[in-house]
Amino acid sequence: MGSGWIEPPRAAHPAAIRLVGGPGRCVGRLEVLWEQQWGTVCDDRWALPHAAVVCRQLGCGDALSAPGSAPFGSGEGPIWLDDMECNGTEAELSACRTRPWGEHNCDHGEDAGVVCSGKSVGIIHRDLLPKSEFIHQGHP
Ligand SMILES: [Ca+2]
Repeated sequence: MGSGWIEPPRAAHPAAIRLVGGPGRCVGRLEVLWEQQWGTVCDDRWALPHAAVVCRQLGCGDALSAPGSAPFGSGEGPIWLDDMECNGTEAELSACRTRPWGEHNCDHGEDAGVVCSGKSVGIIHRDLLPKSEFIHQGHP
């Protein structure tokens, strides 16, 4: 570990992302596609500006929270990204600074989650939201 920052990351630009394990496509565990394999992102340094980039890339509106510790369940397969640094204005997640892809000191108990304001189907856990009155209103 610890070969330092690289910029831009060694990934196809932009790398595909998705949110899984949540009630809809705009809430869930963040997964990134690299080398034909979906992997997760570690919650080290994970924060709202990072989630803002994810929500923007997915067309899911604003970021409401950036929960860590695998709030939408632990992923499987590789942990692709760790110690990410986004300023919140990047057009896509793969434009953020990060350790080299695949290099991390995490386990899947640290998988990062994202909650976007975009409409999702179903109920989400209110502990993950900044406001308990947040309401989902049907399909995106
Ligand atoms: Ca780390």
